[in-house]
Amino acid sequence: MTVTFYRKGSAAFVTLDNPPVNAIGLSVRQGLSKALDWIAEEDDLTRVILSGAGRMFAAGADAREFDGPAQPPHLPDIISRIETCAIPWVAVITGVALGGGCELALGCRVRIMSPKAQIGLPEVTLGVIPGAGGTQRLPRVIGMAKAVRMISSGRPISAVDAERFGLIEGIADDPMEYARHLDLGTLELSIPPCDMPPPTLHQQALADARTMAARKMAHQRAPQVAIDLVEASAMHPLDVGLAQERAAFLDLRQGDQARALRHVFFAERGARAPADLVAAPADLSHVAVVGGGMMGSGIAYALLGAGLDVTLIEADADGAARAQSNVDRIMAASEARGLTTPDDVAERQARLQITQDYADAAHAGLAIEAAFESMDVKASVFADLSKVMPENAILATNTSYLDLDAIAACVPDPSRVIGLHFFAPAHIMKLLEIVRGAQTSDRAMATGYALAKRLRKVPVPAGVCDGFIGNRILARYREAADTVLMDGATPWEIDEAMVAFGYAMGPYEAQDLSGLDIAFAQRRRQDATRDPARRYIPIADRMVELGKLGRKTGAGWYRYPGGAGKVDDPIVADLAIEEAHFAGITRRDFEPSEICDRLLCAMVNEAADLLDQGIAASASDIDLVMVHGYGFPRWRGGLMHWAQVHGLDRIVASINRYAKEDALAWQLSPTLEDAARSGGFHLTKA
Ligand code: 3H9
Repeated sequence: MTVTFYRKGSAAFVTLDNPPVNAIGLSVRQGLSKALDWIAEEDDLTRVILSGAGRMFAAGADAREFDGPAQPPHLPDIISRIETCAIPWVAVITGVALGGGCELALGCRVRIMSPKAQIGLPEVTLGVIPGAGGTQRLPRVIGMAKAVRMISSGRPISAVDAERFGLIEGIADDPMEYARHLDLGTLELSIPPCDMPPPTLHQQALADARTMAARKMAHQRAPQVAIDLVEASAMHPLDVGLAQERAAFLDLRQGDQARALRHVFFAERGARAPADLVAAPADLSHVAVVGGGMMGSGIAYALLGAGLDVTLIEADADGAARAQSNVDRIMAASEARGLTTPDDVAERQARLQITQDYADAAHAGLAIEAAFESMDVKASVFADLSKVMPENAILATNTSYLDLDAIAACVPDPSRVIGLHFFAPAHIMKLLEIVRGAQTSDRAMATGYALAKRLRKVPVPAGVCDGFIGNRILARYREAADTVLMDGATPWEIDEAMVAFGYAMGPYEAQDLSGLDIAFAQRRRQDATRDPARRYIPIADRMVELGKLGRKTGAGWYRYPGGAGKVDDPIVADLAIEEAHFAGITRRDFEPSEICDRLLCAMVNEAADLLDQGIAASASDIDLVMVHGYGFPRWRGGLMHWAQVHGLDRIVASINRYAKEDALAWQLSPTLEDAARSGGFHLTKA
């Protein structure tokens, strides 16, 4: 039974009991329906107290049901029955009341929250809108301006804000006790939203919400539809608004964007240590970080934020000073954004030790090396770490490209070595690639997952290869872009095509941000092993020779006069024309659709190879990497989800067509071919 109900004296108690999050699925709706039937038969009740068993009130509708047809009893009907019930309902909100959970509470006459509870309507983050009255009742209860902000952003609010907004009637350490003793007068005087007048139209708040949604959730339908419905709440009686909302919800729910966003939501929940990884992780209370550059200091800050003690090791006094100032800068930025208080900063600084002595890492359970990307440097760091750290401590490298197995070979026990590939800025980016080397132990893997959990990152396991999952796909993406650039397009045409697809920025603007020298160094490392028969596009090398390294030098693929916004650079366009001329290429125009197709097909093919080679464990892992590390639009569901929706057969056809120009770069992945034939990739883990 996922809903229980009983009476004690003149109060009825209805409890949602559907672990782990009291998602409101069919059985919960049936249970609530039965509870309503039962209440209708009971005499002398004065109140019905609705609460959630376990950690929370309710996480909302069960999104797993959204792929199939809506089945009665429907949540909007249940909420209308609660709202018009002769006996007043009181919602006791602990943990969270989200989505349908919040809407259930809005149907109640009174809402009481525990101090740490949160309430909100996050539906737009799943590509839908509140579909059980949220867009109509919330504006009636708290006014249009606040309601439209909550609904269009999807961000939940605290109990204190909820009380301030007039969304709840009280906050109590023991909200159940509070609800039981709430005086009858308060209950009887409280007006249900269905008896409230429509809210006053607030044009400015609507316009602001539309602008914000267009900026922060570009291309996404749900936020704009939700805002329209909030606007409509001022113009129609409740029943008309509810009918409009329901139709819009059902329409969005089965659309591509909602399916894609659901896919990413559940992929994120599935990203955790596999059940058969039973080894105990290393103690993470104290972690050493080697290297205090931008990456190392970001990692150190992330560790401090998770409550761990950190020893940051630098090679010399200058390095130590630089590391301290890097950490200070991150701390100041987070304080300026209101994310931490001066007390938090002081407390974090107190847990940070910056040192040049490896012996200070002697009691750490894990070390993360984030030193210069050179095999010699890493070899010496790992040799030093393995000398001072306990035998059961785990040694991790944050290398992006170097061979993990070669690094592991530098220590007597290579099973202790693992790759923990963070993404810059490490304290913000959610992705953590956990790289398993040939000898990496289960304990090291368990430590990687445990760390991801502590840092609230999305862990994705990867095998050893050049670039692991993300950077290997990125390299192919850039190669495909450079080929289009050489053959006729400009960097800005390519960037615009990818932005229109949904990226926040295209490959060239992104490279300007990270610096062209990084990829240049990587290409030099690959010189020895690159197939000489493979087409090589030298334009990026020419850029580096010209000192155009990106934003940091004021010019890269674009110019940044005065450090401000980007400006197209005709010199770069000329460079491409010149190189094409040297190579005897007749350049031609590229339509944006072809640019996108080439870049995306190149990535999908590479990703399929990663599955084939066991570097990536599942297509959904690749989606997580692309969404959380490389700016692939979340609302497209990640690379592989997009590929399925677009049609694998179309992708295979494109690749076969491009292979006629360049058979080496466009070798069709057998895994992609199989997937196209057999109806798709297995998006989720087996
Ligand atoms: C909605 O309500 C529409 C209505 O307006 C209209 C209706 C007509 N459905 O995140 P966790 C699972 S749309 C199904 O690790 P936490 C999750 O997959 C909904 N399952 O826990 C995982 O399962 P598993 C609007 C759900 O404590 C398990 O619960 N609501 C749902 O870190 C634990 O999840 C939202 O968008 C769901 N709605 O965080 C809220 N939610 O163990 C979405 C969770 O098998 N949920 N699961 O992998 C959340 O934000 C977080 O889960 C929450 C708990 C904060 C609640």
